[in-house]
Amino acid sequence: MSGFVGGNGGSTATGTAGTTGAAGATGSTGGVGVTGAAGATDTAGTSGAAGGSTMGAAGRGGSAGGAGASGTPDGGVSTCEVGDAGSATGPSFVDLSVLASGFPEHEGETAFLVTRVAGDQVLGTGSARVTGGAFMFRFPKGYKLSANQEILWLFDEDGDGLCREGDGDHTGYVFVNASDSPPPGGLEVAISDNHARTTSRGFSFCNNTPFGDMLDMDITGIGFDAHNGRTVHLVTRTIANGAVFGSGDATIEGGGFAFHLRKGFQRFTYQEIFFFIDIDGDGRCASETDHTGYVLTPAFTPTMNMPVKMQVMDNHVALSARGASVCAVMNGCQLAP
Ligand SMILES: [Ca+2]
Ligand SMILES: [Ca+2]
Repeated sequence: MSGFVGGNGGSTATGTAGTTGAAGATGSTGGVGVTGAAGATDTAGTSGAAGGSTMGAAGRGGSAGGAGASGTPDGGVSTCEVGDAGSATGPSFVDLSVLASGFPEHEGETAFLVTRVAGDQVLGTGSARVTGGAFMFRFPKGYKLSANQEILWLFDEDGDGLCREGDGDHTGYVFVNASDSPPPGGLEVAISDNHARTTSRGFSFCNNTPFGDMLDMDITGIGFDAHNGRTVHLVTRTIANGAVFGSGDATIEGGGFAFHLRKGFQRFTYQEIFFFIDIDGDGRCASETDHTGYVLTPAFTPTMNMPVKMQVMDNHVALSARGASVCAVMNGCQLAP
């Protein structure tokens, strides 16, 4: 089996990278592919197992939402669209669905998918398992109107997160021509197992660098002693369109927690981290009850395939840098930038 099975043991809670897509549909239950069950063996192809975790549930996810577009914030769907400053003037996004067929060669394997504005900003990541030679994946708000866009995918045979010649890794690529009037339901793009290894501009993406510019992310919480035994729910997303690149849950022990998010961070970018301590334990974020937090990453730009390391503290921040409610995001809103 290929794919991005976590398996990082010890005290690391493992969430998933790029989970914004397929999962969102069922709201509070999260659904397949949002985050990994502790000890799971990648049945959805997207989850990391946290073997021997001493930090409690690892990446159980879903309950915190945040990983789909379908959850509703405290005030209903409409408030999803008003949180981030600039939503009135920013670019518009619609859903992007990938319909894949002709992949019998990869039956049972997991494809890691990235969509981005051509050569630039990642607007969605995710994983899907090939069943019957086919799979489907939806990127919520994953298509930017009037933009040339790319979809690339990787079957990572050796699981190192890179595409390398000689590893047996398989990739593919499609170029999505700019469209300013996609169908109401969003854009649908059919792909097949084309084994492409370069972009339309001739740039190789099987080049031993982090695939699609996505790095792992390690997040450590410290100074949470007042919350020992509580559950922390965490999401990291791109500012570009609010697509969630990683999420998970962990139990706070010894005043801290840790997440390892596979492919959870795009190089060169400032990325948002939202979290809350679920004081009343109902799995939902409420500003009056629960303790929220927020921080931006640095625009980490390593040349190697190494994780970005972030430390978060109990900062009680309730709004993002652009005025989005932490609770709205944690409850499943993909706020429009
Ligand atoms: Ca590889
Ligand atoms: Ca709560």
